[in-house]
Amino acid sequence: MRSAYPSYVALSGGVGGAKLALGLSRAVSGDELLVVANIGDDFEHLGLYICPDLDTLAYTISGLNNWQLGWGRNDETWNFMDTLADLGGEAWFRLGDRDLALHVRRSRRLRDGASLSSTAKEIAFRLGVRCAICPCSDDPIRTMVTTDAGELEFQRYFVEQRAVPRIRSLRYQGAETARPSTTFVDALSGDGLKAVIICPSNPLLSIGPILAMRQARDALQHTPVPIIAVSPLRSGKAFKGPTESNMRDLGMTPDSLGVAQYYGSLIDGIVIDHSDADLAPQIRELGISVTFADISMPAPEDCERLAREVVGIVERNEIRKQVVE
Ligand code: FO1
Repeated sequence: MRSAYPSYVALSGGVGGAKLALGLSRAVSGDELLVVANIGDDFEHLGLYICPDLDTLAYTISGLNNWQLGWGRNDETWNFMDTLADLGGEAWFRLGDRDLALHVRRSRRLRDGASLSSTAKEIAFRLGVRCAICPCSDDPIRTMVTTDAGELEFQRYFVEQRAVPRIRSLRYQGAETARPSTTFVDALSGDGLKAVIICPSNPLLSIGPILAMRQARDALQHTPVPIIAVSPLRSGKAFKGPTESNMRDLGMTPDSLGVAQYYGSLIDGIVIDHSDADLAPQIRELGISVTFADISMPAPEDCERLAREVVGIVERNEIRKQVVE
């Protein structure tokens, strides 16, 4: 009989991570996969509770996503936003007409006392997502970005300022006291778990908030299965978003070696692009196994191809769990 717990736990942010999560949802059966979403990007806007990464994951895995933008829905219209702009309202953060319904629904359920986990589960089910998705916590975490232009809330930095200001430091507000969601921690100690995959998301902005919860980090460190990261960088460049400039701003090497150094002993292995093979010896010196793949995911078929490679690495036992002293 199959275990009630997932075989794969994937930690993910939005766009890039969601692509691998889509691939994983195709590579393994629905009940084998739990995708744990970053919530550091969440914020209240226009009276609504917006969870960009949870939503990008749900739209991408259900096939309802806008593949060009990377966020939001396909077949979207913008009447609400255009009308709001005509009325002099805030239009810097764009909510499409169809997308708007999701935020209204979630905000209502949260106001009625539902948890973020249960609303995420309901929404994923209604959208036809064929695996489990949960927030990393039901407590709020807010990524705050200190830039040359002062401290900014995440979406002000990322969307309004187009991630242009130079970053001086990051703060994951609330992470000190936030507890990881029950679904997340239970899955890490559950029967039948085979691996934890860190999706190719921005380590600092998307995975950092999850790892900043002490209980989540402890649970990950004690999980008996390998933790495998997929690098979000190829030849020192991100496919989308400010990963390499963020890493550079914070004094890190903006390449797959820098990603491996950031995760350090938390990970047992990393999948990097073939073109970064020259970085492998230095990564291996950190005690981290290296596997090569084509990590680009321009289309859904590529997401599935990469996910199958990652699952193959796990099934063939190619990456062993490091023994933590
Ligand atoms: N990203 C943008 O660059 N501009 C937007 O106007 C925007 C709106 C938006 C609305 C809903 C949603 O779920 C996501 C949205 N995003 C938008 C994406 C989002 O801000 C970022 O991609 C993530 O927070 C980073 O993972």
